Amino acid sequence: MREGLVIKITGGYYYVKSGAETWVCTLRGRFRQEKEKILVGDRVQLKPIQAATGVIEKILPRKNSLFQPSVANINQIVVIISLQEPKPNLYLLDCFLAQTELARVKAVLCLNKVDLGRQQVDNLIQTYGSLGYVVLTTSAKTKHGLADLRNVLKNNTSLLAGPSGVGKSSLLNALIPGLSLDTREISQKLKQGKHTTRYVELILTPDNGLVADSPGFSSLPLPDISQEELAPCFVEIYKYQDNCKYSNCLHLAEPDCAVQKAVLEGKINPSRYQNYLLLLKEMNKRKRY
Ligand SMILES: Nc1nc2c(ncn2[C@@H]2O[C@H](COP(=O)(O)OP(=O)(O)O)[C@@H](O)[C@H]2O)c(=O)[nH]1
Ligand SMILES: [Mg+2]
Ligand SMILES: [Zn+2]
Repeated sequence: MREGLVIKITGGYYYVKSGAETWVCTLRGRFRQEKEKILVGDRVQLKPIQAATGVIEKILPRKNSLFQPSVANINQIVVIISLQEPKPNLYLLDCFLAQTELARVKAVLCLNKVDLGRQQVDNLIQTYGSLGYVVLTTSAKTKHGLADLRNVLKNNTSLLAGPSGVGKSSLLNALIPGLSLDTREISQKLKQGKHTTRYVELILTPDNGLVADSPGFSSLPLPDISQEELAPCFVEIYKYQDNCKYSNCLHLAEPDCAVQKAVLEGKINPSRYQNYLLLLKEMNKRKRY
């Protein structure tokens, strides 16, 4: 029996990296009936059949798993946004950050396309840096900041997340020799419709890291949690909410709410608070269907 890491799943085949080799595997019969699905990022035991092919016999315990993209055992999420084309969408950014808090994985923020302008850079570094997130500025085009990004990916298993068109695939192509992920203009991608492949793959970085590029998605997946569970996903709301009068306070308009007070006193960034409210509203809407 060999142990390995599932790096890609496609067409019913599981590509398992074990040592320096990649084994093409199928699933042992009983797995096909079982509910639990094997994800990219899972560690598995495989039984070799012949040279570089085998059968997966067992999934080893998972540390965590994310849904959409489905991937297991990630230890950090690098949220990428671009400074221009498209301009930063702070609502989407805060949604992504909330998701990383929910998954209890470290988040790093990367501001890409810095070659197109630095207008909002200081503001974003101030806002998100003061929350405790590491903030990088990069350009896949001029290679500015790529050494920092490379360092962040070093020895980690990371997921690159962020809206479509911000340069996720371009950054990976610039960092990893020989890689050529699809990086077309957004308009071209849209023309292609919904039929583009959506599988996730773990790619080796030059310094012992593994990274997954997330495929584009048409709508932001909302976290599948109760309303009360959202506030702790905003690190600064979490910090103040213990002092609210009501333990089930949603920080909307309740009396003696420490979070609303902190917003008024300028201790919580109003844009972050607004995005918390918006996300809460979206989750509410969804619940009714
Ligand atoms: N000017 C500039 N353009 C970039 C940069 N990174 C990516 N792009 C362009 O942005 C578009 C979308 O890039 P892509 O990597 O496909 O974005 P993804 O959807 O996040 O994977 C492509 O036309 C890239 O050439 C950058 O740092 N600067
Ligand atoms: Mg891409
Ligand atoms: Zn409150």
